[in-house]
Amino acid sequence: MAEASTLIEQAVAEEHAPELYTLGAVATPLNGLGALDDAAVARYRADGFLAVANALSPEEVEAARAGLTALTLGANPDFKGVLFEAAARERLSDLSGPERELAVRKLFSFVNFDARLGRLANGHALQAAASKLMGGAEPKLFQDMALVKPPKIGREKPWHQDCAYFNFAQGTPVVGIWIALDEATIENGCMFVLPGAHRDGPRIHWKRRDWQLCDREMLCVPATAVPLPPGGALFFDGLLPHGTPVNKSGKRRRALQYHYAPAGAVQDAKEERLKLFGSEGKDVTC
Ligand SMILES: O=C(O)CCC(=O)C(=O)O
Repeated sequence: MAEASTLIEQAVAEEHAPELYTLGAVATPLNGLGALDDAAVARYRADGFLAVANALSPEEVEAARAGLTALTLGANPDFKGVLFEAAARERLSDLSGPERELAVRKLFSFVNFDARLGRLANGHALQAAASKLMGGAEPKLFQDMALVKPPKIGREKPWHQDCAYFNFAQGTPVVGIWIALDEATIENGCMFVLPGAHRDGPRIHWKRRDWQLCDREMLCVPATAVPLPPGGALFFDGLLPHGTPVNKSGKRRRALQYHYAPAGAVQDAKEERLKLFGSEGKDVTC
């Protein structure tokens, strides 16, 4: 058994219908953050997302991976934000370092505990890009996570809009930056998005496998897959419906996810959020 202080996802992941991630198209990424010109910003406004290969250098990818490994294996004893997969509960205490890493579901709130991960979250060209996408506002980080889909047991993140989890007033531009640290493929659980659907605004969410859109709404709907090489980034609007399927493949899929809102924006609109996204979402976390 694991130590009492170890965080483990409560329930083993439920199966999902493969038709929830119906391939309609595959996104073509821009090459490098320098390619984020006015035309790219216009595309972001229209589609609600922008995929960029080579947003991070290979050295930055390596440093970020090393940061996650260090935090997972306890290099900083003050850091408590590692959540393990429920499927690994019984064997956790017997796992060696590398095996333990392959049992992680996510890490959260780590930017102040590892300088390598902190550097990517603030003062990097990624934030200049986020600022452009916010119409020039200064982006302030309000959430940081690493989503880790281990081989074979990596769970689905059902379809949702990120703003369903946040209490910003409607109209606050929220930009997510999702960064692949391994090659993210359709097989190991890359992002799927619904291009342009952010413009339809908030949708009702339900507490089912997660805080999510109704499966019936998403079954057999052609979606766009966003496979990315390591160091590739997906910028996406807080209202863009997105999700990731299970990872049944033999390859892990690590990703960082940083969320930004304009500096000064506050999360004080919980009642509005519950009205627009659904009253079941009182206490939900990404
Ligand atoms: O990386 C993933 O699997 C899903 C991430 C995501 O959509 C989220 O945490 O909101």
